[in-house]
Amino acid sequence: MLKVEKTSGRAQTLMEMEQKYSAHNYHPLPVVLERGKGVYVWDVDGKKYLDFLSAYSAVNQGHCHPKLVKTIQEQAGKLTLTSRAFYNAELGAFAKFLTAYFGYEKMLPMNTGAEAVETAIKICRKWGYEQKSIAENQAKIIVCSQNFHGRTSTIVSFSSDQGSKQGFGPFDGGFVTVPYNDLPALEKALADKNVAGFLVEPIQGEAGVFVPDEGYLRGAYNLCKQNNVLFIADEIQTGIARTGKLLACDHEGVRADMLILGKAISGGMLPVSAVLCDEHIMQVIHPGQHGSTFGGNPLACKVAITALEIVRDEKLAENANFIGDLFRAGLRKIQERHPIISGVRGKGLLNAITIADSPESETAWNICLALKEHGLLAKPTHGNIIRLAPPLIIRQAQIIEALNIIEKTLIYFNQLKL
Ligand code: IF1
Repeated sequence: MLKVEKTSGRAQTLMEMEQKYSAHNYHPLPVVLERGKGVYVWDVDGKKYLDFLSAYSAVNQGHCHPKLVKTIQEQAGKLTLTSRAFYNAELGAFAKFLTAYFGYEKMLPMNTGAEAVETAIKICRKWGYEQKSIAENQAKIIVCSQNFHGRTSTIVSFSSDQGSKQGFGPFDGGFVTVPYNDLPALEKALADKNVAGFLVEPIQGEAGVFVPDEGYLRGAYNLCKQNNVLFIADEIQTGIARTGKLLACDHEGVRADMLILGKAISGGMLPVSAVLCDEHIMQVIHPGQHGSTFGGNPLACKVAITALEIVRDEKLAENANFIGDLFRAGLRKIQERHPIISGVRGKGLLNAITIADSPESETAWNICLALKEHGLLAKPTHGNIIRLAPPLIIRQAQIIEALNIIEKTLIYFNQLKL
């Protein structure tokens, strides 16, 4: 039986409180975190862990980066929110910075990733009606099976994960699903003149870090151009240097027609997201047609500028590329000695190992419990896949520390014959 350290009274009390008063919409690992710094987090009993989830790639810059803390503290004492009923002194500067940083003409600021995905869907449909003369309410957007783009009613309408959609109908129409990483299937679907856009994750994160074949993104982009369809890249998880380039699309030199960003665009300080595109697309949006209370707030703008400056100045994409190669090589060495790892995959510092057991088994979960005991936090996705995604500031010594913990845990696991 897996020896799990008894949680302290305080941790137990806090877990029970959350269980009692909060919806049970997650199944967290039994650890209560209280502090974070860089690649490390500490629980309420002072135990230290390597964070290998990075809040689902939202803290690429590391926990509580001093420059981000300074920015948020200063702005929080000055002006946090005005709504867009008025101009504020930070949004113009942020819009200029962000569009130059990613090479687009326009941006639309939102808060969560799902809101940005919804924004892109609305802009794409409106572009279809006004620029491609698709009949009103007939626009279609092609999506991929095993996608994850958020949890709103419209977004789960095109999810292929029953767990995310069952019981939440009726669903929004206008979406066509094709297999991921399948250009012939995409080409066939693009023949429909009512298609306005193709929404895709450059690497499917939640599905289990599925990296498509080399050339898939470039091929999909070209097919979209040939059919006057917008190529929309959801880089909420793969963007902001996570995969070893600023954007995952950069690995194939693809410039999406619409780019969706979230998570680490704020370094995990507060929700910030955005849609970027050029004027000929964004011009379909007119005053009063879209927005949100917090979208483009001065606090978010200042924090996001600092978060992106850190990515550039600390060369996080280059580091993710270098350390990611080391990490996958180390995982493959461990795999040679421990057949319980059936696969290693990923790009940059978005990686996953597959566990040689059924997705319905508890094995991956138990391995994550054992990893926690040994000082590393990770969580399974879809049963037998463990995502391993540390902050991008991680150093060689720390990735070696992580590899040692992973091997030690698997040795311990084998001894337990779990
Ligand atoms: C959960 C993981 C899931 C995303 C992509 C949009 C969004 C996400 C590619 C929506 C959000 C988060 C949501 C969180 C778990 C995590 C996640 F892949 F990152 F692990 F679910 F797939 N596009 N991903 O990854 O952004 O509205 O959350 O800001 O919902 O359980 P959000």
